[in-house]
Amino acid sequence: MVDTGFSFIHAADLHLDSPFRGYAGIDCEEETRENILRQLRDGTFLALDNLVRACIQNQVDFLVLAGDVYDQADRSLRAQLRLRDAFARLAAAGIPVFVAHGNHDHSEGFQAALAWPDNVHIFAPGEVEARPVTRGGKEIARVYGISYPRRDVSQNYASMFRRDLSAPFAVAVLHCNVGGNSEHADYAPCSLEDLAAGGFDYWALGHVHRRLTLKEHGPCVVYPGNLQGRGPHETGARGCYLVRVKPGGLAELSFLETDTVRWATQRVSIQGLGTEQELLESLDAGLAELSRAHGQRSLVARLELAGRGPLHRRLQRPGALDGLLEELRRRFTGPSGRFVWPESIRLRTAPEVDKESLRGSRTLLGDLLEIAREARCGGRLRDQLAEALAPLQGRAARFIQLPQGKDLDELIEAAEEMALDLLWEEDAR
Ligand SMILES: [Mn+2]
Repeated sequence: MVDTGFSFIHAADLHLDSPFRGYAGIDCEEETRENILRQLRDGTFLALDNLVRACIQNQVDFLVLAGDVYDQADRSLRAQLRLRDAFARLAAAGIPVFVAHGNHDHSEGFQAALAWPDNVHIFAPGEVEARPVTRGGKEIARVYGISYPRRDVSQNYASMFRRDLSAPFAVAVLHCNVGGNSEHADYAPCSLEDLAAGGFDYWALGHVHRRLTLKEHGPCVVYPGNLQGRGPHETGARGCYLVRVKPGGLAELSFLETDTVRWATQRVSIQGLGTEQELLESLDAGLAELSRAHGQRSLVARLELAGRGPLHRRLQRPGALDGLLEELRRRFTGPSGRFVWPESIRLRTAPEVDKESLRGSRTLLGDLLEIAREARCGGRLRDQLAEALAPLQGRAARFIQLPQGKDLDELIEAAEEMALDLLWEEDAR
C-alpha cells in the first residue's frame, strides 16, 4: 500500500535514429531538403531530450521505457551515445531508469561496449526481474520487466509476471501485443485478462504506436504510443505519460507531447472557389491554420481537397496540382527553421451541379431533387415522411430523437447531396 504520493514517466517506442529514408529524394532545393531531412533525423533524439526535460521538470521518481528504444537491433553508435547522455542527465537529477527491450532492439543485435550510468537498469532477456525504487530509504514502488532475447517472441510473456505481495506499488514493463491487435506484429501476445491476473497496479506497455489506454484502473493498462511520429500513418501528437500515484495507490495520467516534427492531414473545400488563385490562397490558409493548431511545430502535411465546385473539372487535368504543391512548398519550407511540408494533395472533390436546372429535368435525379424540394416545403410529402419515421419513435425513442423542423430540412438536404454523389454523372448530361 502506498502511503505517500510519487510520480513516474512511462514512454515506449523511441525508435532512436529512425532513418526516414522516404524523404531523402523529395523534390525541392537541396538546402531545403537538407533542412527537412536534418529535422526528421534529429526528431527521435530531440523527442528524447524533451522526455528527459519532462522527467527533470516534473521531478519524477523514476522513468520506464517499454521497448523499441532503438530503431535497429544493430544499434547505431550515435543512438547509443545519445541515449547514454540522456541517462547521464537523469542520473545527475537522481532519477532511476528502467528499460525493457522489444522486437526492434532485442538482445541479439550489436551493442557497443559503453559505460552506462548506474541509475539505469536494463531488464534481462527472457526472464522477469523486479527492482525496488526507494525514496528516503523506503520502498515506494517495485518495477518488474523483461527484455526480448530475439525478435520473434511468440510466448505469452505477460503470464510470467507475478506481483510480490510486499511490493507497495507494482509496475510491469513489457513490450507486447494485447488482444491480437492485427495492426501490429503479434509479438509476446497476451490478453487483457492475462494482464489483470498478475496483480499489478500499472502495466507500462510498448509496441502499439498510437497511444491507447486499455484499462483505466485495477490495473492501469497503457500504451503511451511512440515518442516521435515516423511517417504519414502516425499522425497527431506523440509523447509519453506522466503518472502521478496518489497516497493509497490511485494513478492519474497526463499526456505530455515530446514530438518535434508532426504528421497531419488538412481538408480544404473547393466550394465557392472560382479560380486557381483562390484555391492557392485557401490552401495557404489551411496550412497556416494547421501550423497554428500544432503549436508551430514542423509539420508534414497531407492536403485533401473536398467539396463540390467549378474547379473540380479543371483539377482533373494531369499535373494540375503539381504547380500548386510546388508554390505551397516554396511558401512554407525554406533552407532553415521550422517547416510545413505539403507532402501531397489528394483530390476528393465532386463536380458542381446546378441543382435548380437539374430539378426540372426529366431524369431520375431530376425527379428525386423535385421530391426532396416538395418534402422541404411541407404538405402531403412531409406528412408522409413523418408517418414513415413514426414507428422509430415508439421502439427506439430512448436512443433516437426524431428530427423536426429545421433539423428535418437539413437531413433532407444531406440526402439530396448524397443522391447527387451517387447518381450524378457529369458526362451523361
Ligand atoms: Mn515499435
